[in-house]
Amino acid sequence: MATYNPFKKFIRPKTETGVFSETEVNLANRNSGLPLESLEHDVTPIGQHYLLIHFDIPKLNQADHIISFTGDFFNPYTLNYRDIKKMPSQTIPVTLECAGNGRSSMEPRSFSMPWSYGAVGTSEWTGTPMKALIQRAKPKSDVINFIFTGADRGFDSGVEHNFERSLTVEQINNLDVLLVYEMNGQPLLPQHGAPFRIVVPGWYGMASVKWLNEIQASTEPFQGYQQVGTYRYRQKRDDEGEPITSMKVKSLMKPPGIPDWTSRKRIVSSGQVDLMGRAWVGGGRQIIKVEISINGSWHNATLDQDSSKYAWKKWSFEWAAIPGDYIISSRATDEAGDIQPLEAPFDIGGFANNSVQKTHIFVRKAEQ
Ligand SMILES: Nc1nc2c(c(=O)[nH]1)N[C@H]1C(S)=C(S)[C@@H](COP(=O)(O)O)O[C@H]1N2
Ligand SMILES: [Mo]
Repeated sequence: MATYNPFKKFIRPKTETGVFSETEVNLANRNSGLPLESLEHDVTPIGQHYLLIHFDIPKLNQADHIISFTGDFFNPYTLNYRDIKKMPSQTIPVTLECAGNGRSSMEPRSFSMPWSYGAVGTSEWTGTPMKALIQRAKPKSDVINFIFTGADRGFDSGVEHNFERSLTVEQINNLDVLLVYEMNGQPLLPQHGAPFRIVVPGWYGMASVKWLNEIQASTEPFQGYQQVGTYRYRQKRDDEGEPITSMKVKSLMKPPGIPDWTSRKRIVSSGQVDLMGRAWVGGGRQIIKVEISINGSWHNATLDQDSSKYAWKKWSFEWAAIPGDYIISSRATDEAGDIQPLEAPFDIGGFANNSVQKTHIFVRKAEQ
């Protein structure tokens, strides 16, 4: 194990509202978000899906890459692409959202990837169910979790590690986790985890480990950096915090009309304006209501019913727009009664900001 650690004392700098450092801008260039007009697609075109890559994209070959089951299994084994292709396949549309989505508008803001709204997308993921693969390796009776290790490695807050996350036995039994090799019917792109990743439906994206190398059965609580050092709800730096798991209720609107190039504010013509967007929530729950605020007065939107368990739902609203200056928001409610807040609840890592999106729209008089 390497001992040279030039990043040991790296402390995240303080941030100032509205001011982004060059480092944050560089992060934003590596990790692209969904262009919001793409909310029109039920399934996000591959190149428009958001990307979050902590370290470097590893160069792995589909033909010779091996996934190993290790640790406390009675029947440890390895799998390659040919083995996996022979197994039963499943395709599930899943909405994935980064837990840091919305971070840039939380105050005070945490120093990390400065997402605004775009760290979300829906793909048809094809793979084979993880539960059966794990059962085949026969975990010993005292195993409590499974550690999923990616091939990518780097430092965070002075800690060197491969990107890895764990799921408990119960989570593997309940979450429909897939070992994935295709996205929207095409082989995974390198940036999305080729040749293999997992997808954990309903959870924030950090659980869906890319560039999967190894699945280790363990009888110990997992203390990896990406499990305990981050991705926890915390109010203060030294809080132990609560693990971040399933996605909170959220919705977004496709920006109507045409944009101004830099401010992204919109202009539409008066008359009927068809607003639409998407709403989603994790934990296998359903969205039951979406409301639209036009300068603070709320109206019910129409919700499409025909979407699958883990994919976002389409909402629409016919707006009779009269000339003026507007802030428009959508607000979703789920079957548990959880509703999007108007302002972000504070979190020191800037996680899980599900407050309502605000879109600034100018309505001009339609030409007669
Ligand atoms: N190995 C590895 N897996 C990873 C990551 C990573 O940096 N390395 N990022 C995670 C995070 S935080 C998110 S939000 C999703 C993003 O998946 P995508 O880039 O395919 O949209 O991948 C997750 N899996
Ligand atoms: Mo993420």
